[in-house]
Amino acid sequence: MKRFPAFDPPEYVDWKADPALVRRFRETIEHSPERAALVSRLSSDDKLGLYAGLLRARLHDIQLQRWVRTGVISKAWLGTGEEATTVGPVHALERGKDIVAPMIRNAAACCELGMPLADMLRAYLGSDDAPSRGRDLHVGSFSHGVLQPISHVGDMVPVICGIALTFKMKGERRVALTWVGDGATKTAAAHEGTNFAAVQRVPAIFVIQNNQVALGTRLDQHHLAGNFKDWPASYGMWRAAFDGNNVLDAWAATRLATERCREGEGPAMLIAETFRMGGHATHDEREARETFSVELFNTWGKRDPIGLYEEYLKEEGRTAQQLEAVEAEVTAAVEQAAEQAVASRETMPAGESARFGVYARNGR
Ligand SMILES: Cc1ncc(C[n+]2csc(CCOP(=O)(O)OP(=O)(O)O)c2C)c(N)n1
Ligand SMILES: [Mg+2]
Repeated sequence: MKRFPAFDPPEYVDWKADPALVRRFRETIEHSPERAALVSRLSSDDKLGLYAGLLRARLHDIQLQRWVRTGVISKAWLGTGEEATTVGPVHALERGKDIVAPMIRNAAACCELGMPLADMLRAYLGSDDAPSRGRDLHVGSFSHGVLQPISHVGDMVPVICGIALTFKMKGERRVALTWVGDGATKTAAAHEGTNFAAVQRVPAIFVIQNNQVALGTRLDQHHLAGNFKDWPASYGMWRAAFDGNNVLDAWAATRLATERCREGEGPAMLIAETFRMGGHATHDEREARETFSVELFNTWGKRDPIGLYEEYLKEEGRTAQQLEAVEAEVTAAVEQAAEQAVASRETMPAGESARFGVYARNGR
């Protein structure tokens, strides 16, 4: 993909594929016969759809960075380097049926489930036609099956657990999924919700998104409890791990978990290892660079989820022109969405409207 020296992490700017890592990308999937079988049934369009999803996530974030740099907004929360951990799982779900609760790092869940990109961008601008009508930049769309994140990390776990419980009680073959950051695993809400899901055997999937950091606190400063892979067993929950920078592995692991959930076999915890290739948000990029070593950024920088997947697709026979055509389409869509969203600033919400829509009418 086109790289953006002004916005990309420096490790991505002159990104070159490391053959050993490309090989490992493929081996990761082939290592598991179950996952390999699922991936072998993906059509060429499905695979390009995952590619488009990764690009949409990255270009959405680059658009936000452009707005920060030009003073349109003051800051933005990005998912750079972690796109596969969001896009893979979402594509494994059934649109219009399953429910997800993204955290701020998983905004791409919205567009991948069909929410217009312009609405996602409007949320940042706080315009009157933004999803929450200017109240909150956390973005979701219930009609697309995406809950708006609660700012308090960990709190989506009991919410998703409750939704999954209704699926179970109604006998619906639907799945509810949320992501839980390494930091969020330390909250009481995440623990209570996870345990409840386990004992009630609800069709919920919890993706532990270990990006090695919580705001400015490194994993080793907040986590002494060993490998996250050991956690699901302590809840008695089925588990699997996936490579958080490998969109096919993420997709296949989640698809297996959804099959279990739909069969009534209870919840799943998926452990994803990845890395935040920047700050918590755009305001603390420098602090992030001081939090981790140059070597660590270099190591993860070589594992750009988009670069590696492009190499895989080329090995599969997709031509550079085919990939460029997908990229051109996604680029045009993001640019158009940004123009539409900026035009919405003509209609900012009236101050007094902050009082409205707080309580449901008639107590409902
Ligand atoms: C309960 C709670 N405590 C603190 C915060 C402030 N806060 C926002 S994001 C964040 C870091 C969360 O880290 P993690 O769960 O690892 O997610 P990441 O940002 O790395 O994706 C913190 C501490 C919050 N939103 N909610
Ligand atoms: Mg984290």
